[in-house]
Amino acid sequence: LFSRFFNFNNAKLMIFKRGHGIESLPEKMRQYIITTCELTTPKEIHFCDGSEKEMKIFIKKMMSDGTIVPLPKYCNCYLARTDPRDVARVESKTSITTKDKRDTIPEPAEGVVGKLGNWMSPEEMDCHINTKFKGCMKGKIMYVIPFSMGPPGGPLSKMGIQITDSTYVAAAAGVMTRMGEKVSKLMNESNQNEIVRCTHSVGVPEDSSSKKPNPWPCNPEKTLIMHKPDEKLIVSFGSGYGGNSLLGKKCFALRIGSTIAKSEGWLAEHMLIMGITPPKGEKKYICAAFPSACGKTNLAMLTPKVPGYKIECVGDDIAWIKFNPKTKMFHAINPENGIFGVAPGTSCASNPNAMRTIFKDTMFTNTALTSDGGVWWEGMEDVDEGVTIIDWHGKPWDRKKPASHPNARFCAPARNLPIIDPNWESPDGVPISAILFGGRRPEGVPLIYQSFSWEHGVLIGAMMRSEATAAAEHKGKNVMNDPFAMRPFFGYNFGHYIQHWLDMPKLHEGIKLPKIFHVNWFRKSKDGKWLWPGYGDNIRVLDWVLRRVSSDDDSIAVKTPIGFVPKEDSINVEGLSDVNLKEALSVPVDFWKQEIESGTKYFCDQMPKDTPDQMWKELKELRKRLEKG
Ligand code: GTP
Ligand code: SPV
Ligand code: MN
Repeated sequence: LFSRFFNFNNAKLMIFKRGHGIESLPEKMRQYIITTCELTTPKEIHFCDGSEKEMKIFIKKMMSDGTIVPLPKYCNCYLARTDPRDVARVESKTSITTKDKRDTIPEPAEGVVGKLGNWMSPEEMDCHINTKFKGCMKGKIMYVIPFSMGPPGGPLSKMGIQITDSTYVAAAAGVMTRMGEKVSKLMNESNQNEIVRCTHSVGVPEDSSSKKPNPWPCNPEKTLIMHKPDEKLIVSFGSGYGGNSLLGKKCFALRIGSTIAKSEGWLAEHMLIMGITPPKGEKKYICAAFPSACGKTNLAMLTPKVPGYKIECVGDDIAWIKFNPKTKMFHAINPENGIFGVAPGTSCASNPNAMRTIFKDTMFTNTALTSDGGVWWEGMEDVDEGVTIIDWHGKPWDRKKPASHPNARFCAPARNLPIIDPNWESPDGVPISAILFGGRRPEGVPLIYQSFSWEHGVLIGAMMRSEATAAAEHKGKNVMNDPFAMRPFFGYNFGHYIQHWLDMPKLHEGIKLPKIFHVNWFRKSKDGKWLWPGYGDNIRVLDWVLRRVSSDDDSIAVKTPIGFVPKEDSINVEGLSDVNLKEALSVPVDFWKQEIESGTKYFCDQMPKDTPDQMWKELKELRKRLEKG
């Protein structure tokens, strides 16, 4: 049985437990591994079992080759520093492959550059695979990682196999997904065509003659992140960072996930999932979609500044949402198993729950290092007297530059979060009562407003805009369109995606749809200060959401042209000094006229033919309401 694997390029099969190795996988997956091995020619194969012992081996290897340094101030924590050219997702190098281009991206108006994803032809993708990957794992270990997104075997869960030549990625996959033996066993009982295949290489073969190991090999000139939904195939080359390399996350759970969701009638979204129990009321779960680095992790684990509320976190980045015929509601699972959170800005004051989570079993990437063996970043409480700081490049910190990269991250097991929801691994998911959209809008967009209907809510999602952040390669702080916080993550034509959302009530008879809201924690006053304190005080806004969800209580809402806005006295601001709620909630008519014009132009430019009729209708009604004043 084993000889098949030994026959080519001396690839040595390392099996930590007999009987649970690659030979036990279904035929299609074995073939995939063999073909990849033949193309990439690693010196060794490591079939991951997901054990603690295995994680120790990864850590040891990364310490010896310089990928990570230990952080003795904490328990089982490490710091990785990347090549400065490999610090965030690369949207411009990320593509989707379908036979028909229009299945992937909308057709823009003539002369307009489409900004809703990148299409690549099947031929070009094959060509990249065959040229870039040829011999790319020479001298290296090829890790084979069987993993599940969602609790293994659950009705909303899906399985994948990731191949990677990065120990860092294998270790992170062990935190971010359910990986190993339990899953590889399940693969035999499942439909092989449903298993997502994910190939990853950092794109730098190892030369046995080179003495000094490269702590962060990457190949930025040749980086490409490719997806082929029809074959449930992901192929990523050249980057070891985050969403470029942990292929279960954005590539599978969102891009491939959204195409599966489309065909099966559910939704794969860039959303947090949280439970909120108000002082006297009933616990409700909500989802929220904010673009990258716009506050999902912080909201999902918020510490309420008003006493009596209880927050529990189900997920902080991705939600798979499916109609449940018993409750007639949408139920959501968090397909992930860990938290890959933005470090800068995280502190005991802003996010104490994160701070209680990340000093155990955590891998940090691109934060600063302190002389007492800890980490530091902008926004964290000051270090102790006498402690010095090494910046994310590994040099003594020159205080004129940031010590930590703005997209520095912590990667921690979700189960270590003290407020993890008791149902966070419920295979059927948790019932969703509300969906929040939001973004960084310095101007004009109120703290919160509620849509008039599901369809109007879909328009709000489609018109979302937000300031660019360090989570991707965009420079500066331009306000960019980021519909549904999914612009970098759509697996198929955005016009069809909108239609899919609009179809939900038709597809699921009797569905009790979640109410849709839009929030903005990032509005600024004329002198450039936040109008709203944010973080733990966001509970005051969630409280209004819960009251609207429970009773449609019109005495707490004012109808404006853009939606329902809280009556000023219906948001509890007790204990807040210096908050101008009136300004934070205001709906400036001229700004909104402009906003509608921009929204209309966006649809006309980006998808004149693919925008569903219902969207034009909703836009027209919104414009009419605004003109009436
Ligand atoms: P991704 O992991 O990239 O998807 O990001 P995210 O949406 O989870 O964002 P996260 O919660 O990590 O927040 C990103 C940045 O926004 C951090 O620097 C936070 O400190 C900051 N932030 C989060 N919530 C608030 C808020 O309510 N107000 C303000 N002013 N800043 C916030
Ligand atoms: C995001 O950018 O939305 C993230 C980080 O959650 S990454 O894994 O890089 O996609
Ligand atoms: Mn994210």
